[in-house]
Amino acid sequence: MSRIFSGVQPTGNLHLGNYLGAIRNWVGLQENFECIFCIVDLHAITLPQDPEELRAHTREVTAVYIAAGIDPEKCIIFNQSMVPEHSELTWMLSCITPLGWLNRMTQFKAKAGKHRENAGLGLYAYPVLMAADILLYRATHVPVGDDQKQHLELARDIAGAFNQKYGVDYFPLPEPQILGAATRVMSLRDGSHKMSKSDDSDYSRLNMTDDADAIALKIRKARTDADPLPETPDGLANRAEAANLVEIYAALAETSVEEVCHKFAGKMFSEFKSELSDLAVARLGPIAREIGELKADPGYVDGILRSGTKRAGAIAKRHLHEIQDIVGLLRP
Ligand code: AQP
Repeated sequence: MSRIFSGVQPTGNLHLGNYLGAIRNWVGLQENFECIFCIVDLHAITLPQDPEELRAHTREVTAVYIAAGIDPEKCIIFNQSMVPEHSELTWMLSCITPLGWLNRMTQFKAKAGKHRENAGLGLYAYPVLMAADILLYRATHVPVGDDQKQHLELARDIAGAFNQKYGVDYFPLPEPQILGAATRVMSLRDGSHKMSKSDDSDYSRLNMTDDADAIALKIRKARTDADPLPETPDGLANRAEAANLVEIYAALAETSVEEVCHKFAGKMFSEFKSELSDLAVARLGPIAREIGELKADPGYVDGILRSGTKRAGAIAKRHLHEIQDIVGLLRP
């Protein structure tokens, strides 16, 4: 049986990349699969967070899931720290994960930067926690953006190492699902960096809470080049910023990059940006409005998390007992 697991960190500034690379794709999957969607607050604290903001962002990510179309009746929505089995499994998996595997992780290198020696153990162990999140539910598929591919491969390696060490076939090897026309949305200001919550420039991203004016302004200011749109995607080679806007359009319109090139061939970016802006406002505007309504009703949002925690916790507890038995840990 297929089981989907994925999550987003409550680190603020949820953006179009999080939506097109991950959340939007979950909406279609919930119709046909058992889905578990988490707000991964334990991941968020691998870097410093203000406690009050962390609580607010956890509720905001929950609101974004619901406003984007995730149905809490069909799916489980919960936050990671409410299910303590995530941390317990992380420890067991840490004990079988070679340091050499973690040393290869590019996200740690990027986030630790030059101050590697001062980076926290949690930031280094982040991919093991992510593996535990997925494996705790014995998930088979993980819909994520392209930037999470390396962590997913590590989760598969850890699952395989566990099965081999204990001579079992307990964990499925989780498959990444990298879906849609915009699997890595780039910054609107610099096509060599992905759109990111932690980018200092607010003009680099479309936030999920942006209103129509903010969306229009950011798209108008988005960096492009002086050439017109090409007839085919080949004409976007070495034009990172131009390619990014075309991919965003294709993803929002639920069509292909080929189709977008065909539609706008020969047009200048000023004209294209105005069409992109209308499309983005039409798609994101209703979501932003619903996020606002949900944020005004924290009791409802907390109720969703509480009920999701009960359902996720029941699965997690059952699996953790099975894992403890495999590993040889006595239970009370
Ligand atoms: N730019 C992106 N394009 C496509 N998908 C993206 N994702 C993130 N950025 C892009 C996908 O969103 C999901 C949740 O990501 P996360 O909350 O774990 O954050 P992150 O990957 O570390 O990236 P952010 O949002 O930019 O945050 P910061 O600035 O804190 O690093 C994942 O499925 C991810 O692939």
